[in-house]
Amino acid sequence: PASLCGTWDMISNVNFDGYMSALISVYLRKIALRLKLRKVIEQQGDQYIIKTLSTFRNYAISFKTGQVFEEFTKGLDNRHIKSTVTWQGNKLTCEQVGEKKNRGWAHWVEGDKLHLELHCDGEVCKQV
Ligand code: RET
Repeated sequence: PASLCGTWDMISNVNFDGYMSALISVYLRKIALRLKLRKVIEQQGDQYIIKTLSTFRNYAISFKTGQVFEEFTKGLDNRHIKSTVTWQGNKLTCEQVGEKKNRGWAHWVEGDKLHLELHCDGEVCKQV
């Protein structure tokens, strides 16, 4: 699959509020909804670091594909989950097992754009 590495600035964000409503309070959603997010993705072999950067708060995870890891969603919904990231075709896909049902995301490159689909509890958010 195409490399996801690089610095990516958000150009669209559909139903982020719906996705967040499955996770956090309306107060934090109001702030988060206004942010222009930047993704910085680094890779060495099967080791990845993915940073979500904004003027308000940053969030970073680091993982190896195919290995379950403990994720604490600090500053987001502050939950402890068990996450596993694998390649599914051209999509880097994460399953996040915890209190919330059907939670996860997928990153992929289409043309010169990074796509991210976030899902939780039947809500789907699409970011480019
Ligand atoms: C911010 C600001 C504070 C409130 C919320 C946030 C949401 C972050 C999200 C990050 C997703 C990251 C992924 C990384 C792995 O690839 C921006 C930290 C709710 C949803 C999918």
